[in-house]
Amino acid sequence: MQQAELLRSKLKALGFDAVHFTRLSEIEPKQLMDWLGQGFHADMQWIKTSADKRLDPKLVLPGVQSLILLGVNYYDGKKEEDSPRPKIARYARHTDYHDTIKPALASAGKILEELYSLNGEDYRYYVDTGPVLERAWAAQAGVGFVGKNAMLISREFGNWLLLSAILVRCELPADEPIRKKLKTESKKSKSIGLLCGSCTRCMTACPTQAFTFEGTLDARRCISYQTIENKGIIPKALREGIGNRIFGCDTCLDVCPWNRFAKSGRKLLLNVREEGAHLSLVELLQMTEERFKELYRKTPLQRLKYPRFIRNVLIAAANAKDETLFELVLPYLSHTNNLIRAHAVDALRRIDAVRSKKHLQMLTLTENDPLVLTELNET
Ligand code: B12
Ligand code: SF4
Ligand code: SF4
Repeated sequence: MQQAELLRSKLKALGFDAVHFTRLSEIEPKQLMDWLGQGFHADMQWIKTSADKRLDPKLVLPGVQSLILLGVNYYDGKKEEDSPRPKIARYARHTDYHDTIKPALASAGKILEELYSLNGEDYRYYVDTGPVLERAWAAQAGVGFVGKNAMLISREFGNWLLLSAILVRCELPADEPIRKKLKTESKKSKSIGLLCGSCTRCMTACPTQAFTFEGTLDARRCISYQTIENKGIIPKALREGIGNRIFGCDTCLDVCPWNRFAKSGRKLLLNVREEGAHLSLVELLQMTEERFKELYRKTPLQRLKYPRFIRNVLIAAANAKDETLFELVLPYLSHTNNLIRAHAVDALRRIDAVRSKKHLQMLTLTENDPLVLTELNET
């Protein structure tokens, strides 16, 4: 077997479902720089400060010649239920994938060392958190195409690939990107939405209208950003659109017709954690900080920490408009955390405006936190 094919099969055996190679080439800077220029990165300043590295892997690993783009299929074979139950994004229903994929990347490095007589200085690997434009490189390497929902979509696995990358100082034979003759030249980016045709399902399905253009997402309006990355108050205008999503959002992924080809993954690099994934609003509102820490230990929700988790649950409770939740929300009005108190004000008001009045008036007498006062003064 040819050396590169041997490498590919060994990496697949480690648990990577998609293994593609590409050579170092120029990444068109316009897309990223425009995105940053418009402020679409919200407060994720780390993307801006590492923009030069994201555009030029030579700044990450001098002498890099090739990139290996890897995909892990995390589809569980089940269509998402259309249920009012609180929703946690699919990827977060596992132990944190950074922790389960990284050891396999370390093993991949050892395989590279053996096959190409390299040492540990000759490659660098990343899953998600590194300064690498993973979707752009994955498209270049032919893992899939970038959809109008900005996702890297695989013809084999649909929207359900988690990506990682290895930068390496050796020459690997480049896999072909997916190509298709384009109908119009007026598109903003030549390759976005390559296999979407006239479909725009993802863009119209987005509950908070986060897409400003095909493949361009304003993170400030994205539920994934708001429920995972935002450290503070959730903007009023977006709260209703968040619906029952308490961590992340899969809506623009779920509606995509390319998922019809997806099959349940091998789960060699994933650890399914369903126990906290499908709880009711009553169970979530009754969750103590100790229980939260225990239930979501080592899952992506751990990083959120309890106050932001309850913030998200309170938004979902407000959106449920279920009066029986009023008594469960009420104790959060006297919580020591200001973010929780502020969102409890909003939730009580939206669940039952009349009943909430006397409780909110009482809080006005003692409250002096500006965040909560702003919320109290809203009508
Ligand atoms: C910041 C970030 C976010 C932000 C911003 C998202 C965004 N659209 O940029 C927020 C918090 C909103 C987010 C949300 C989600 N994210 Co996120 N996120 C990232 C992160 C860390 C950086 C992305 C980035 O640089 N954005 C800047 C924009 C400009 O770049 P981009 O969209 O990635 O890629 C564009 C450019 O590369 C441009 N481009 C430039 N040159 C070229 C060249 C070619 C040939 C092509 C085709 C394109 C191209 O086209 C792309 C599309 O616009 C990446 C990991 C990484 N290191 O890349 C994960 C990543 C993109 N996220 C991921 C996931 C799973 C999600 C969520 C599904 C999570 C969830 N369920 O809630 C949502 C999906 C939202 C969506 N529709 O995009 C996966 C996506 C996997 C995949 N198959 O595409 C990644 C790759 C993490 C991983 N390692 O698997 N995310
Ligand atoms: S992840 Fe949700 S909120 Fe974000 S763009 Fe997709 S559908 Fe919209
Ligand atoms: S839903 Fe339609 S437009 Fe959106 S990414 Fe999928 S195929 Fe493309």
